[in-house]
Amino acid sequence: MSTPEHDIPDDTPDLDAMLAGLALAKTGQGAGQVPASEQRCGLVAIVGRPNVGKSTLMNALVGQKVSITSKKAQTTRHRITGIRTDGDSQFVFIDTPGFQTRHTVKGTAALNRNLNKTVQSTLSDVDVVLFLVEAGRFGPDDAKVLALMPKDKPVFLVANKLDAVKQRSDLLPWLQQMQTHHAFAEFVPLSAHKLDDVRRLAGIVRPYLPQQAWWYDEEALTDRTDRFLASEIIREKLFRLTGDELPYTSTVVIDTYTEEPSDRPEGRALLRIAASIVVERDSHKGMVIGDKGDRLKRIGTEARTELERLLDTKVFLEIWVKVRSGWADDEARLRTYGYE
Ligand SMILES: Nc1nc2c(ncn2[C@@H]2O[C@H](COP(=O)(O)OP(=O)(O)OP(=O)(O)O)[C@@H](O)[C@H]2O)c(=O)[nH]1
Ligand SMILES: [Mg+2]
Repeated sequence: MSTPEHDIPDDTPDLDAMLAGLALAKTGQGAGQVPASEQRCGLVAIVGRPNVGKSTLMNALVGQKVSITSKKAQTTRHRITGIRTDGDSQFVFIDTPGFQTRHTVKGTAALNRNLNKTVQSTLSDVDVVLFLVEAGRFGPDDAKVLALMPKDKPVFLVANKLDAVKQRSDLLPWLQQMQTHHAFAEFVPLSAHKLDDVRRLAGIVRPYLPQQAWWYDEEALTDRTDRFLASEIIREKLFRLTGDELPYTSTVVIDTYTEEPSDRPEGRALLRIAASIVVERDSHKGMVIGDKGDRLKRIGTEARTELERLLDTKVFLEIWVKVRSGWADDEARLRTYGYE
C-alpha cells in the first residue's frame, strides 16, 4: 500500500522550543494589573492563499499550538481564534483557511465554497488584516486573495518564509512592486519560525488595536474546545502521514469524548476519545490503514502523544476508518461534520 509519496516525511516543525520561549518572552504583567480603561483589544485576521504559513504564524503569535499545520495546502478548514495577551494588549487573531482559487480535487466543490465563505465573512468585522504571502512571490493566487481586502481597514503585507529567500537584495524591488498592488499600512518581511520576528510583528500590530477592555481572560489561548483540538490533531497526523490526494477528501469526526477524573489526588485525569476518519472510497480506507495497520497505528500514536502533552492529561484514543462517498460535496453532511 505504501508508495514513495507516502514515504516523504513532512518536516513541518512543531516549534515547541520556540513557542515555550515566546511565552516567556511576553512582558507578563499579572492579571488585574492593567486597568480596563488602559487596555487594548482587537481582532486581527490572518489571510492568504493556501500554504503560505498562516497557521504557523498564528501559533507563534499565541505561543502555543492552537491551529494545525502541514506541508499540504488546505490544512486549515475552520475559522480558529488564537489569543495573545501581552502587556496592556489582547490580540485576538483569526486564522482562516487558505483561499481556494483552483478547483483542486474532484468532488470537493461544496467544501471549497465553505472554506472561501469562512475567509470572506471573517474580513468584514476585523480591526487589522495580516495579508500573508511568501517573501519574493506574488502570483495570481495571491492577487485573488488581495482583491478581497477591505478598503477601509489597515492591511499589512506580511512577507513570510524570509529564511528561504537566498538573495535578500532582490527583496527591495519586490517590496516596491508590492506597493503598487494595494495601499498597505505596513510591510513586514519575517519568518514565522523566528521568535524575534514574531515578537516584532506583534509590536507593529499593537498601536492598531482599539483601546477597549479585553474580551477574554488573560490566560485564554483559543475559543475552541479541547474536543475540537482533538479532532484537528488527528487530522493533522492524517495530513502529514498520508499521500497527496487523500487528505482533501477525508475528515475526522469525534464519536465519543469522555473525561474520567483521576482517583488519586496527584494523578492526571484520563480522556477517552473514539474518533472516525471519514474517507471517500474503499481504496482510501486502505491507504489510511496501511500495511498491516501500520499507518493508522502511527496516526493514532502521534495524535495521542501530542494531545497528552497539549492537554496535560492521559489519553486513550481509538480511531476507526469509515467510507462515506460524496461527503465533501454534500452541504448537509458538511454541517453534521462540523463545517459551519
Ligand atoms: N521555511 C519556512 N517555512 C515555513 C515558515 N512558516 C511556515 N512554514 C512552512 O510552510 C508550511 C505551511 O504552513 P501552514 O502554517 O500550515 O500554512 P497555512 O497558510 O496555514 O496553510 P493552509 O491552512 O493550508 O492554508 C509548513 O510546512 C510550515 O512549516 C517560515 O517562516 N519559513
Ligand atoms: Mg492553515
